[in-house]
Amino acid sequence: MPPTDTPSLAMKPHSAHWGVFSAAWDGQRLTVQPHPGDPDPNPLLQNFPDALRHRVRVTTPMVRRGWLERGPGPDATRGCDDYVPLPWPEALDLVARELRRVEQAHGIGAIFGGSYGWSSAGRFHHAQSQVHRFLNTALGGYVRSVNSYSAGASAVILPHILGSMDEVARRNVTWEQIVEHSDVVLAFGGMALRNSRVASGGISRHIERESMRQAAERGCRFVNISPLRPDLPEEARAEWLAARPGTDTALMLGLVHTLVSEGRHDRDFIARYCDGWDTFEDYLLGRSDGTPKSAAWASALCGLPERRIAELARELHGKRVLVVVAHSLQRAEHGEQPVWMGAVLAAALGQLGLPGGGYNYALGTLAHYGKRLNAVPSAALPQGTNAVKEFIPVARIADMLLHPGEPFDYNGQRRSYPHVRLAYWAGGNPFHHHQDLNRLREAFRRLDTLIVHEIAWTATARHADIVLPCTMTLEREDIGATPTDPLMVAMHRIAEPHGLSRDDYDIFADLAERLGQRDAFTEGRDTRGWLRHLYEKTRAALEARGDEAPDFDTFWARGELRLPQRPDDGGILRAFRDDPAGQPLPTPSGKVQISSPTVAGFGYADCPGHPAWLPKQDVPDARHPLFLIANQPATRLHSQLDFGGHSTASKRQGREVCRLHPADAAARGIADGDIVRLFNDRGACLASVRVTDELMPGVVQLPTGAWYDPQDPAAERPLCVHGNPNVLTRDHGTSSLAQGCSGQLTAVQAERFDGPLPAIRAYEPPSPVSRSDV
Ligand SMILES: Nc1nc2c(c(=O)[nH]1)N[C@H]1C(S)=C(S)[C@@H](COP(=O)(O)OP(=O)(O)OC[C@H]3O[C@@H](n4cnc5c(=O)[nH]c(N)nc54)[C@H](O)[C@@H]3O)O[C@H]1N2
Ligand SMILES: Nc1nc2c(c(=O)[nH]1)N[C@H]1C(S)=C(S)[C@@H](COP(=O)(O)OP(=O)(O)OC[C@H]3O[C@@H](n4cnc5c(=O)[nH]c(N)nc54)[C@H](O)[C@@H]3O)O[C@H]1N2
Ligand SMILES: [Mo]
Repeated sequence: MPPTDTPSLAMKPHSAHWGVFSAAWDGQRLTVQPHPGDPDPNPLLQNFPDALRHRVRVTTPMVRRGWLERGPGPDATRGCDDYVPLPWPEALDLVARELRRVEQAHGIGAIFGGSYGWSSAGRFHHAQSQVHRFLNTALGGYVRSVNSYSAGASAVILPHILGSMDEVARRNVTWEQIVEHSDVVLAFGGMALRNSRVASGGISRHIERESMRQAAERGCRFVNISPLRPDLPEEARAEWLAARPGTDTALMLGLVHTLVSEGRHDRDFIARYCDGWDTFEDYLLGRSDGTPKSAAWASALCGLPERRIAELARELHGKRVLVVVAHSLQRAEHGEQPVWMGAVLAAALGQLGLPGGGYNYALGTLAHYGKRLNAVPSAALPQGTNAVKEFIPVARIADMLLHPGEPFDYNGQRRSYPHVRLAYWAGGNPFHHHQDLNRLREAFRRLDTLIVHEIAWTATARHADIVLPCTMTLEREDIGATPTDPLMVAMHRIAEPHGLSRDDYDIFADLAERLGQRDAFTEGRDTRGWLRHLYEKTRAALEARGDEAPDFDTFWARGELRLPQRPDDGGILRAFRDDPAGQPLPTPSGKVQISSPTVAGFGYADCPGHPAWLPKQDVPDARHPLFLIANQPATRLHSQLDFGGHSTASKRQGREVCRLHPADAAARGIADGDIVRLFNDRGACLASVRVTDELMPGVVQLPTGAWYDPQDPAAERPLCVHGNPNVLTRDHGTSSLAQGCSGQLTAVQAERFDGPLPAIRAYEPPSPVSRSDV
């Protein structure tokens, strides 16, 4: 469909993962305004204006020179090669032919279409749904990935102990309940406002700051158990307990040990609602291993004073306590343990299922948790049927490419890695999300072909063989919606596509045509046709309820539609508390699994049958004495629009800023504003330093998301001159159970960097070589 919008100053509605807004593009300047109903708008919206027409946008289809010259196959020049622009029809012919070649030579089980990533907020142009639908309808399927980088460990452990992650994270305790009922919120990993500003699909009202303010005002105590003080905002008036990273399970064990040894645990609750307490108690009290997990024992591991641990346990007794465990805690070695132990702590306090109490895994890490659910469904693109049964846990991508055919454990199964020859990525950035990027580079070099749709020249695009330029969200129409926000947004087109970029959908439709499956993919619809079709599901559900159910054109003209929401009912935990026999939990016993015979039966030493403290491999030592915290960035979503104004304004000398404690800085002769080199045996990067006591000693914090920028792309372990922490992190599953991402923590050393500062080239697009030179 041709763009219908001429440049104008009229503000039109749109939505992004960082909120609902309106925008206008006059051909020169983009104006962005948050939704007027948003009490605490997300500053990330201000990455849009400079990003829309930035020089790093991909403007034309490009093919890697070595791939054109030598054809598909493993190639060590991926990541340091030139690119040749091709007209769209030729580029699409190449892609279609290559898909067919791989299918015929190796089968569709040699095509990886996991394509993990956050892409954009619109529900139709959601790139993963598009690529999955395309591979299913045009080829019959692909090797997929399961779970997420967000919650790889918890998505697997939670169903064994309570219920699905969605039930435990998304339909549980709300901010409304916290404002009204909670006495204590024990936040492991904090509840940083920078994080809860973001939600896939977009949120129209950011209420976290005000909710914490009101709860604190009423007398609710927030406890921030985290290496970083700003992980809870001023408004929460929190106590800050800086425990050593990675030791939360020990701290929670110390708290429960104190409760149990003083008889302050809720024995009635445990007897009525829990299964497997005795096995756990044998471990807790040291009957099974000779080590009581006392406050003194916990203190030696987590670094908090024994007395404070014991007192905290007593302060929790008899109070309406909400235990919150951030995603970050499980994005680490043995990440299953704090998730499980958080539930056990809440159970020992007898709080599960009470209003404003119990356990809400991940509350405060994203904007769609702690909210009411919509009473009607919202749009989602059907993805078709995948005939390939092989999958990988999402963060095992490099393992799969480096070790085809080799076995791996996952959730009680012994599976093997498929031999993938072609990977198709749309809407994600593995050079943002994956660990140990030097290893990932090696892994991607094993492929025959890597195809990427991108809006900009990310490092992933720079490692691809075929790069197809796609529109960014502002350049197309869509529907914005998330199941926990009542506003459904008619996302109008704000600007015309940049360069020759095309919608992912139109690219896939033309590829499907070349593979003889256009109608199967499109069902005869153009974008507008799909928006009407997807909207109808919501409209029909509204009508069935007897609510106002405007037709699509009315919705589109209004720009938004307010959806009815379900009552704030506390979800499955409340239902179970009220009626344990009638509303059992979806666990083997129907109760809370304090220990799990199922998990025990898997026989994993790195994930036993009850929550346990397990010593870790990836911890500081004499050579790498600092914990690196590689957490979410405050100034962007992941790597998206890192080149936008809000993100670049936070950098110093063009580099990402890390935080270091004054004591650690002084010991290394490092001053605020210096450039440091962070390194370990896996890699090294530069960053600017902020010296501050808002983090604990022994820790350096460098957020994710600075675009990977190798000083010498041809070197084996190049220095990233920009500050991407994933050159340092370890690529290892959380455990044999979940095989989740463990990128949050690693061990590094820091030193002042006095050499000449290398230029930042991450935002310079590769200069094209013409085909006559190839
Ligand atoms: N060390 C460490 N690593 C981590 C984490 C950590 O805490 N520490 N966190 C992890 C977590 S929780 C996550 S969720 C991941 C996030 O990892 P990703 O989701 O892969 O990161 P994004 O930067 O959001 O990548 C989205 C990509 O999609 C592109 N894009 C946007 N819109 C479109 C579109 O319409 N079409 C197409 N084709 N592309 C589009 C963007 O330009 C961007 O490159 O990172 C993980 N990695
Ligand atoms: N602005 C912004 N917001 C985001 C995102 C983003 O990229 N940018 N990403 C979104 C996504 S996809 C996700 S999944 C969520 C992720 O949500 P989280 O994973 O919870 O977010 P992080 O910022 O990585 O981690 C939160 C805090 O945990 C603390 N922490 C780290 N290790 C430990 C530990 O061992 N123990 C304790 N007690 N604390 C620890 C760190 O101080 C860190 O600041 O955030 C979402 N929100
Ligand atoms: Mo995430």
